[in-house]
Amino acid sequence: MNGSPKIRRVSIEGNIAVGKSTFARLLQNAGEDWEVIQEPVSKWQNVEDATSQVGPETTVSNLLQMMYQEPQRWSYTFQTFSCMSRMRTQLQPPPPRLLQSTATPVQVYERSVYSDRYIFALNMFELGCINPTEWAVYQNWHSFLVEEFGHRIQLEGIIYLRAPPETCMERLMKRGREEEQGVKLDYLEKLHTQHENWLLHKTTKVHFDHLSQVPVLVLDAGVEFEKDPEVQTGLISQVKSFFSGL
Ligand code: UDP
Ligand code: D5M
Ligand code: MG
Repeated sequence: MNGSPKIRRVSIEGNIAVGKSTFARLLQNAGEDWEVIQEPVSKWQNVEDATSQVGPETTVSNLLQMMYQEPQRWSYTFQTFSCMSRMRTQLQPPPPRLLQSTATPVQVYERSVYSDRYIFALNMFELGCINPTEWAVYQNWHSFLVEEFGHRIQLEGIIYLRAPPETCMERLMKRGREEEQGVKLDYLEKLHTQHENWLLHKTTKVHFDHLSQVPVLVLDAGVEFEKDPEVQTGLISQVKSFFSGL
């Protein structure tokens, strides 16, 4: 194009509380030409009315909490909002720092519009929290958006942080996010199976040609890495060689 390096886009996928945000922070500090974009959870906890006439934007509700408290009522609404916020994130232009990079610049996202659909929305549908009409409507607009924005949101790689659901449950309790206090091991087991089917066994039917070709790096996040620099070094060196092959 204009001599700028090609910027790779990679998402970090994995179960709730497996350690994605923790790992993303490690990556941010490990590579100068890596830009990490965290999941916009606070946007889901504080849904704002951008059209409010009263002063600055007003928080109207906590959609994350509503979805966990009344999944049949709010799961579809949650999917529309989370996918929209991820779409916005994935469409953000890269910072100048990456455009000027002379090495291998990478934008790393915590989850993606693809895990929205092939992990969460699919799971909600299978659990009966999204009904067949909502599922048909969801898939219709999701496919349209992904096709329409095409190469601007395509990923070149996926990092799958993999750990037993029991470990994720322990970490979820440790983190103590209020909205998640009713989450049961059974739910994490179902999400674990969705991740395994999509990223490991590759049995989930995906609807975008490029997605089934995306290389996946599977990392063992079942070991304690947050407090262990040696484990961190091992994981980061796997990421470095994965990125250099993309
Ligand atoms: N955590 C941990 N050991 C690890 C990685 C993470 O104890 O090796 C803890 C971390 O401190 C946090 C919780 O697990 O309290 C969930 O981590 P994070 O928010 O990064 O998970 P995510 O939901 O983003 O995958
Ligand atoms: O994910 C943040 C929290 O948001 C966690 O409770 C799971 C939930 N989440 C994220 N995306 C979705 C979708 N698409 N549907 C339903 N729930 C979702 P964490 O793993 O803690 O970073
Ligand atoms: Mg997180």
